[in-house]
Amino acid sequence: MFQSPGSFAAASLTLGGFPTMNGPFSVVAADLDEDGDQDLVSANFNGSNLTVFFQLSPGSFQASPLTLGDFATTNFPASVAATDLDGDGDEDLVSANQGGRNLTVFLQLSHGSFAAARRRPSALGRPTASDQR
Ligand SMILES: [Ca+2]
Ligand SMILES: [Ca+2]
Ligand SMILES: [Ca+2]
Repeated sequence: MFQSPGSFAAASLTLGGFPTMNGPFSVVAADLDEDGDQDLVSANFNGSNLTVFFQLSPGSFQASPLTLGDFATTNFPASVAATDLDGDGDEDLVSANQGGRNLTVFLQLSHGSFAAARRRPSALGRPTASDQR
């Protein structure tokens, strides 16, 4: 399956499709579940959600991906980033929502389980007194 650098497999792998992913605009690769392989997250603009594909074995991704967000939280997301925001060792997700004019933070609670941050997304970028620690 793996070939020399600069050489790609002849057969491409297709993930998602409508209606799972509607209008994917951007994708990020990160080892979300910390099992050593890279997983994929797409920001689906038209669908107003994110799709997470965990890699099961090299080149094989789970058939039923995880969906995060909806029109109310991730409104027309144009991009997504993965980084350990809260410093607890696992990767968290942030989407930039063009429709909502805001960011949505998904903190990873346990491997493969995410929760939208309790703070209202509209409050991001506007620090409150409790942030000044
Ligand atoms: Ca992984
Ligand atoms: Ca994996
Ligand atoms: Ca984290």
